Amino acid sequence: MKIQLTPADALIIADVQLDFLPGGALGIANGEKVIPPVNAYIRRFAEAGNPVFLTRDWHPGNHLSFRGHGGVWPPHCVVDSPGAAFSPDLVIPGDNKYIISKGTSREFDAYSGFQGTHLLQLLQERGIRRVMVGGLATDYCVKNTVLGALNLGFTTFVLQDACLGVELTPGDCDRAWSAMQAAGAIVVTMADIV
Ligand code: VGL
Ligand code: ZN
Repeated sequence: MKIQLTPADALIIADVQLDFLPGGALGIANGEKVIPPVNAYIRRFAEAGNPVFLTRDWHPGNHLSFRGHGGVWPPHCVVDSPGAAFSPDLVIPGDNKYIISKGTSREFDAYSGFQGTHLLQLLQERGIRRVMVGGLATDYCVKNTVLGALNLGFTTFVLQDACLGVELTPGDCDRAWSAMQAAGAIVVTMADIV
């Protein structure tokens, strides 16, 4: 496939935060391996003048997704905590980039970057019609952001070489890839972007 970037394209990178990387509260095995490809996509979009959206999980300390507060996860990505920070290896563009915080109120969780955020409005204001999505985790934030984008009418590409998942249950990532494709997402790699 050959994809020529146009001004209607945006990059969405999910949750490249220390708590989702090895050593973090919810560390994804080999999670650090997504950082070089993610950086390559960021550079590609930034050089073309396309906007880059970086989501982050940004929870209060008593968030409902945490064990002891009704949820299944260890506490992670607590507002302003070290684990909530983006990886220092992530190269964030100086401009034309937007940080999207999600899961910010105790009573709601958000695996999709669109849930409870201004992401849709920001994309619409910039005339974006196609989104390319990568980051962490394939089976949570990436999947739900992709399904959300498709639902909202965006042509949606998933970056196969720039995603990794939690795999809480074996097969979760395979099922996530199938669900995204069944919903209409197009799986691509860097080689497809000309
Ligand atoms: C996520 C697990 C817990 C995600 C958020 O956004 O991928 N995963 N909280
Ligand atoms: Zn979370």
